[in-house]
This record gives sequence, structure tokens and C-alpha cells, in this order.
Amino acid sequence: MAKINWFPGHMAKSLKELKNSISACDYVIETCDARLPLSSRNPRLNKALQNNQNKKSMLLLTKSDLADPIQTAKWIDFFSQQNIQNLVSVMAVNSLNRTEVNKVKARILADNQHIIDRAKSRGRRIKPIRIMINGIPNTGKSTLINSLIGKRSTQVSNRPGVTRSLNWLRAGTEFELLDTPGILMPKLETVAEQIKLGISGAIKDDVLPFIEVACGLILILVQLYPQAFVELYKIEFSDDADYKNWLTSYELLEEIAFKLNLIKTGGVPDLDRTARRLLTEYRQGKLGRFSLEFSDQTITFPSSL
Ligand SMILES: Nc1nc2c(ncn2[C@@H]2O[C@H](COP(=O)(O)OP(=O)(O)OP(=O)(O)O)[C@@H](O)[C@H]2O)c(=O)[nH]1
Ligand SMILES: [Mg+2]
Repeated sequence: MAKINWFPGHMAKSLKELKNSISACDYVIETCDARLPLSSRNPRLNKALQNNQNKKSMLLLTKSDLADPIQTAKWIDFFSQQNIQNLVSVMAVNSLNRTEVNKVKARILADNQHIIDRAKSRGRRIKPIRIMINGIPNTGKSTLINSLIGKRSTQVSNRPGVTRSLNWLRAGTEFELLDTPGILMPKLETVAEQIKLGISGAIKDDVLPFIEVACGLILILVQLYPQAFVELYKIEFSDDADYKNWLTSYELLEEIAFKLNLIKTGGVPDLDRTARRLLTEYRQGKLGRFSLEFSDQTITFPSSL
């Protein structure tokens, strides 16, 4: 498979700006996608920010309404037990749900109580807590900010790479929030990583080979949720076939095309349309709440197509 990488100039520039802004912040919220919490974290970002700054941070697993709730709970335990430097809170959120966002708000206040107490004890005015929100593209940074503020203050889109510059926003008297552009790794190491980020929408669609990415989605779901395709498309699996390779996932894509009646003239399955349909429905949660990574189960991911 061709390498999928996407690291436009604005990301390199933003990484530098993030390093310069960290000293002005009290707290950092790192967003990652609850469906793929490992692959949707950028280790370079954390390293760059933690090099010389000891800011308390929260790891927020976003889009939890799209992820498998059992796996999300396990991921929260997993990260909580990791003793990650400066990490004081791990939570999951559906940023479109007010009750859940209020829980995040309460946790931010609890994590920063020492700042409020210090100001009070010195008889000073309580200043807003300054929070940097960072993470890879399309993990819902701007959406979370709008929900914390309670109105649409920063641009949100289902495409990645929408926020292009750092932007401070005020949320009442309690918080000042720094919206930041999503920053990916300059090079994605493994095919699995590339595929998962392609599926989730973190990589710009223009650089995605849709059919390969959809085959990757099939490959993952067949292993983690063996019943999914039986239930969704009434596909029958044979016991003796190996479903952990690209060829079978390609054949399954063809079968799905027939089941969805996406056929070109001459009776040929329209794989491009089928792949796009599958990915769109997965991203919108219409296929179901399927996570792409489990904390306690690894999957076979053949390296080439
Ligand atoms: N279902 C669901 N969708 C969400 C959630 N959070 C964000 N989204 C959607 O995800 C898409 C991306 O959201 P943004 O807030 O623009 O993401 P971002 O991290 O700011 O992206 P960049 O600025 O490109 O880095 C939008 O279509 C949002 O509506 C969530 O918790 N649940
Ligand atoms: Mg944004």
C-alpha cells in the first residue's frame, strides 16, 4: 500500500507556537479519539511540551458516543495506571452532550483548585484558568471549546485541519481556552496506524486511498467484532477461511457492494462508492459503536496489500 502521510506546513509552524505558548498555560487537555486512543496520540507533541514544563494535564478520550463503551472504560483504566508524567485526569466525553461536558468542567476545576486556593489565601482576584487544548486533527478540540463556552466561538468541521492558528477564547470567568491546530506525526510508522487515522478522519480525505482504508476497516472489524458483518450485511463466514488478510477483506468489500446494490454497468461492484459509504457510515456512528483498538487485545495487521 502507498504510504499515507499528511503533515502540511501549518502543522510544523504550530508545533513551534505550541512550545512557545505552554508557559502561559496552567493546564493542558490532550484530546484523542476514544475509538483509537493509542494511534490518535502524537508522542512528539507530548514530548515537546513536557520537555521543560510541568503543567498538569488531562487526557480526554473524545467522541465516546461513537466508541464501544466497554473498551472506553478499559482504556481509561489503562491510561490511569500508566503513571504518565503530569497526567492527573483521564476521562471520556461526548462533547455534544451538555451533562458530560459539565463533568469535564468540574474535573478541570478540581485539578486546578490549588490555583484558586492560592489566589484566595493571598487575597487576590481569582484569574481564569488558562488551558491549552491540543491533539491530532479532527479529535474535537474546537467542538469541546465551543461546548465549554456554551456557544459557537471557534470553527468546527468534519474535515481535519480546520483550525489553522492558535486562538485564545474566554469561557465565562472560569477559563481561558487556547484552541490549537491539530498536529499529526510527520511520518506515520505503521500501516495499521495510517489506516486507523484514515478511518477516523484525522487525515485529509484527498490523500486517502479509500478502497485500501475501507479494506483496513473490514480487516479490523472482522477480528475485533466478528459478528458485525453478519449482522450488518448478512454476510456468511466460512469456518475454514482466514479473514486476517487483505485479499479476504477486499473480497468482503465486493460482497458488501453486492449487498448494498452498489453495482456499475456490466455487473461490476462499485468498490469506490462502497468504500466511501462504509467509511462515512463508520465515522457517523451509523454502523455501530465499534472501537478500532482494544487495550487488552492485539490484532493481526498484514503490512502490505
Ligand atoms: N459524535 C461526536 N462528534 C464529535 C465530538 N467532538 C467533535 N465531533 C465532531 O468531530 C468533527 C471534528 O471536530 P472539530 O472540533 O472541528 O475537531 P478539531 O480537533 O478542532 O479539528 P482540527 O481543528 O482540524 O484539528 C466535527 O464534525 C465535530 O462535530 C463528539 O464528542 N462526538
Ligand atoms: Mg479545530
